[in-house]
Amino acid sequence: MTRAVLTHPRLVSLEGGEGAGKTTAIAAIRACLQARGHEVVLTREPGGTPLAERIRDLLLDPRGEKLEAETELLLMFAARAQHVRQVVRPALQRGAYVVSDRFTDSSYAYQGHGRGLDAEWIAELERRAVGLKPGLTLLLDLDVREGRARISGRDLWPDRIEREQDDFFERVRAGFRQRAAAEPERFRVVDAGRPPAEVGAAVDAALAAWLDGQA
Ligand code: T5A
Repeated sequence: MTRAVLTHPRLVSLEGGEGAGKTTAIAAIRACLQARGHEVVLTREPGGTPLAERIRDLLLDPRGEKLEAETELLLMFAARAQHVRQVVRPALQRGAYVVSDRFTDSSYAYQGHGRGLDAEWIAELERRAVGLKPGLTLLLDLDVREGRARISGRDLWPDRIEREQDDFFERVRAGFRQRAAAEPERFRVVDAGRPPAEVGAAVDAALAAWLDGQA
C-alpha cells in the first residue's frame, strides 16, 4: 500500500547546518505566531519526547562503538515516529502551531547527502513512519566554516556529528539547498550570515508573509 505524506499548514520547521542560529531564530517564530493569537508548541528533533530524547543522547554521544550510517538513520526515524505520534499530531489536532527545530529534511540532508544513504529509502521511511511534512520550512543558510566557528567557542565537548569534517557539512548544506530549490512553495531560504537581529527580522518577515498568504 502506498502511503502519502500530507503537508500540514500548521507544522513549521526550521533547518540549517551546525551553528546556523536555529535556537535564536525560533524565538522570532514564536513571537510572530503568538502575536496573531495562536497556541505554539516548540519542539525539536531528534527528541521532543522523553524516549526520543534518550535516542538523541545515543545519537550524539561521541563515546563507544562507531554508529553505522544505517543505524543512525533508523534511530533518527525511531525518534521521529515517537515524536510525531506523541507530540506533533496531538498538538496539530487541537489547533496549535507546531514549530520544530529540525524535521525530516535533516535526515535527507545529513543521512542522505552527508552519509550517502539512498534518498528513496529515506522517502519510504518518511511515508511509513512520519506521514506529515511542514507547510513551511525556514532554511537558515550559512557558510560551513562560519557555522563551525560560532559553535567552536561554545562546545568544549563537541557531539558525535559536530566532529565530522567540513566536506561532510558542505554536502549537508548542498543537500538542504537542493531540497529548497526543488520545493520553493514550502521553503524560504534565509541568509543566516547576518547579525542575529537581522536574521530574526528576516525570519519574522518570511513567516508573516507566508501566514498572510494562507489567510
Ligand atoms: N540530525 C538531526 C541528523 O543528522 N538527522 C536528523 O534527521 C536530525 C533531526 C542535532 C544534530 O542531529 C543532526 C543534526 C545535528 O548535528 P541540533 O541540536 O539541532 O541537532 O544541532 P545543531 O544544529 O548543532 O544545533 P546548534 O545549537 O549547534 O545550532 P543552532 O541551534 O542552529 O544555533 P544556535 O542558535 O544555538 O547558535 C549557535 C551559536 O551561534 C551564535 C549563538 O549565540 C550561539 O553561540 N549565533 C550567532 N552568532 C553570530 N551571528 C548570528 N546571526 C548568530 N546566530 C546565532
